[in-house]
Amino acid sequence: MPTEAQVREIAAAFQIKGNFTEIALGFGGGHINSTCRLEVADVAGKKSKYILQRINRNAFKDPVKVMDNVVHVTEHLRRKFAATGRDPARETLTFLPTADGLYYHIDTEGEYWRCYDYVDDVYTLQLVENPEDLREAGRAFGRFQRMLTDFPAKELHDTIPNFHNTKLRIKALERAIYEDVIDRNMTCQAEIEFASERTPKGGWLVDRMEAGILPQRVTHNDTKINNVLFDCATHEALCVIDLDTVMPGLVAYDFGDGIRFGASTALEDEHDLDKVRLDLDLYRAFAEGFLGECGELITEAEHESLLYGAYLMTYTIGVRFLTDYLVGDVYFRTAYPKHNLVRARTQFKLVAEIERHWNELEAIMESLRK
Ligand code: ADP
Ligand code: GN1
Ligand code: MG
Repeated sequence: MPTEAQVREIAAAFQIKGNFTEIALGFGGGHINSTCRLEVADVAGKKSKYILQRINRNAFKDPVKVMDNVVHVTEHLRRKFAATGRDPARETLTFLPTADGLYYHIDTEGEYWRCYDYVDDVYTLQLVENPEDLREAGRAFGRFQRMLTDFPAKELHDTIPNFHNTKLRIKALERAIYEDVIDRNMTCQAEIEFASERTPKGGWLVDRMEAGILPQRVTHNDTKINNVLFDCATHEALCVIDLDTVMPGLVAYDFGDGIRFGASTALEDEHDLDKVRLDLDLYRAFAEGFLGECGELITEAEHESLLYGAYLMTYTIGVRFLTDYLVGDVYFRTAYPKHNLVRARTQFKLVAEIERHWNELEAIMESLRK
């Protein structure tokens, strides 16, 4: 975490002036970037709030390309929202330029920072209890998909190549098992076995993408419900945030990750696996919200791929957590030594849940086919 003095210096690069009335370090609960919230009062006492974020360079090797994607996508969304009578200042992120006109600042340690307006009177959810909230989140991500359908995916940089390529994620896991650099294999035999038994299924999406059966679109690729801001007044999903992973991808990724996180009855790092279930009402709610916004623009093959998206995104992220556990927790932020293993376990429990409910989930998807 940066110090308050560093934060003030970095904020100055984004031309933020005035008295700092709040510096909240360690804001937000993401696993990758470091987020701070700032509040500044001008001479007249008028307060403004900002988010200042350090981009994790282990995950994002080229932060300039990340910001190029993010700025282009938010500009596009801003135009679209304005044209349809919506409020771009609240419904998409507004990034601040530095004095040099760049949307990032490099600090003395070579770290990249960006700054954007904090959207006021919003809340985020870590766990969904009410299907209406997940339906709203589904709408927000489905709308995101629809608003970007005319954005040329080829213009986006592939900031994390093969991000959701399950086959390559399995290969990385196999390497980690083989190398066993910190002797953790013996502590997770059951999880290794669970993942290994399912490797033949790993190609379902990526093979169809490579064969041209599933088209690449502009996708968000990190559609956790905590990446949606909800409006305090209306309880509607207002704004999709955390745009770092916006890249060309499959619609099944966004659908799938939304289900993985949102339709679970427990947190991603719940210890008690009895509490981790896939809630079919939540699944349906997300699917209804998502397809209500973008169902008409996707193909039959894409519709068929969505349930596989839920299955494989959950499996793939479980594989990534397990891999990170085996290599010594170098990627995801962890709070204790087995944190990644605990996360892998919840994901694998959800994978088993999806397998158990497969026919019911197929029926839900069938009922939503246009
Ligand atoms: P991370 O990479 O840590 O997931 P996010 O961009 O998702 O970072 O931000 C973390 C949290 O900060 C969000 O879940 C949300 O609660 C809050 N947040 C981020 N951006 C804004 C914003 N512009 N307005 C209000 N809250 C925000
Ligand atoms: C990371 O940064 P955050 O917490 O929104 C990760 C996602 C995972 C997610 C699991 C760049 O997202 O891919 O699905 O954790 N982001 C990156 O919760 O790897
Ligand atoms: Mg986030």
